[in-house]
Amino acid sequence: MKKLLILLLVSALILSGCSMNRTSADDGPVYALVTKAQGNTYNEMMAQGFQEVIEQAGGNCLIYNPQETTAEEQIQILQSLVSQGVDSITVAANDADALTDVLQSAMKQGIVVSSVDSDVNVESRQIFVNQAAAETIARALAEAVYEICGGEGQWAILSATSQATNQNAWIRAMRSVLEEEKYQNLRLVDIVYGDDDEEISREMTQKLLEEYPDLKVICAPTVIGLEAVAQVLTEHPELETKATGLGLPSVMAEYIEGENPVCPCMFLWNPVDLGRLAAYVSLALVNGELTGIAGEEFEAGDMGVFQVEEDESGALQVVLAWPLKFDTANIGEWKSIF
Ligand code: RAM
Repeated sequence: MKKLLILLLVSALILSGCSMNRTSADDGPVYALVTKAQGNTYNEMMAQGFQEVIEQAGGNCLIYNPQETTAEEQIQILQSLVSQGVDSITVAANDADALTDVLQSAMKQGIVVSSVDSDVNVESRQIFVNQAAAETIARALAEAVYEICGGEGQWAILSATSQATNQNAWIRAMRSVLEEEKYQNLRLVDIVYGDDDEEISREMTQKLLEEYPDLKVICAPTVIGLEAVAQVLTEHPELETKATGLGLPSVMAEYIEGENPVCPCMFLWNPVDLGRLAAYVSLALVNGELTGIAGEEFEAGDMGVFQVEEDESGALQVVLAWPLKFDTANIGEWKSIF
């Protein structure tokens, strides 16, 4: 019966843009990853890492990239996964609270639930697989804005979707860092949302540039947004505005290289490693190696030993690393890595 259910789900999900990779004919555990959306290289890299580890462990991997970057579509997918009775759900949330009901019903049914990249509220998951502490990302971005602005002037943020848990956490943390004396002459004039959509991000960039002619920096904590800002600035060489934020070296290299780059520097972590770590956490939760207690340790393959820790609010997380800085000096060595 379970095989029939899985086959029916596979057919439905393949028709709607999902990929199911069964590595064995048996009823081994099924590990599902739901990213924010399709059409995003970062999400695809994260899924690639997740799938690689699950399949190496002999598990069945189900990857779903929603067609729209919405919580509503994620809820539909999650409901189908719960009714199928998968063993593990990992989600990069488009909203911190909208997924609560479906994720809590999953956990009530014995499905292990974790979040990755973009968290849900602490009652809706067991562990958050966090790319880096929000404070470290915020401080790196604030410092970059400060340096590029020469310590003073107008700057703006182009974010992803307005409900994105991760971007909103990073922006909150940035606001806190920017209250420090050193940054008092920086003026954040606007925060706009590009929905992690290339066209909308370009439009919002153009809107910022028209509305704020003295804008020195646009900071985009999203790989889709940062690429869009860099593209628009490249199309307007008459402008002195610069870009910084979170970006993929392979995508942003052309905007960072050269004498007077539109993007002097940016930051990120390896999304493939983030997906791999999320898979190791799911495997450890399913096999009982992790029970969701601060201090527990587990081995994440060749990535080494990681520890479950509490964040500042007491919520459980496993942290991958810290933001790596990419600039003209090192982009050449990183652009072929991820
Ligand atoms: C986009 C997404 C993702 C974020 C990266 C930096 O791909 O918004 O959630 O972590 O940018």
